[in-house]
Amino acid sequence: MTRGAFIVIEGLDRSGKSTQAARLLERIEAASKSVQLLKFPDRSTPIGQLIDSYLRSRSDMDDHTIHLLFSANRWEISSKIKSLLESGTTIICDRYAFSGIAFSASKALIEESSPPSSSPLTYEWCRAPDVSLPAPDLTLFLDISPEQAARQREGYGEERYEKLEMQARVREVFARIGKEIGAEGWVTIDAGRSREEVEKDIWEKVSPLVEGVNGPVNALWN
Ligand code: FDM
Ligand code: MG
Repeated sequence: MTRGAFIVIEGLDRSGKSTQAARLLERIEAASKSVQLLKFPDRSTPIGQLIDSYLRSRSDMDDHTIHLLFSANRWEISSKIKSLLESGTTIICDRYAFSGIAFSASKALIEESSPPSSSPLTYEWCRAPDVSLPAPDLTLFLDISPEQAARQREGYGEERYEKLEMQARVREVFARIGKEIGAEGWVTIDAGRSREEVEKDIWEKVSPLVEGVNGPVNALWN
């Protein structure tokens, strides 16, 4: 018996994740396979609405608190992820726990982001609440420089973290995460090219998994 594959797409803001996730969804549907697209943060739940308000700077929150809400927003959907995979549905997920670490841990590296009295968010602290979530079978990291991301998409800078200095730090933390996950589970794709070129590379990596994956759903970082 095989199960569905759990495929995560990660990257900086405006790296093309959502576009590529939508194209991948179409391709898998065209192959007559059961597939579902998820996105984190999921802004539709009560927790997601708190996150949305924070990202739009309509509310402020302690850095630890918002970090835990992002994680809780994954946990509230984790059993759905597991049962979809077990029922044979492939999942494409636009951001996951890696964004959680990369964005929160970056704050500690930027001086003015938190008041001097608050304790910094370390990499280890940021990772802890997501330990044991369903583990992706493959993460595609769409790599683009913050400058190019800012240039090629409209509306840049509207949300809280869309600042070049922050995005540069985020990219560094993503690189550390990728090293820890290793080459079998983490693939870096040059997202500074045309949509078609990026799409082609993604399909090359994903198409073998669409037939199904053997073995149980793994637990992240266990
Ligand atoms: N983000 C996203 C986090 O800070 N932590 C998380 O766990 C997740 C999933 O939220 F700047 C950040 C990344 C981004 C912002 O994401 C909103 P979208 O993809 O632009 O909606
Ligand atoms: Mg965004």
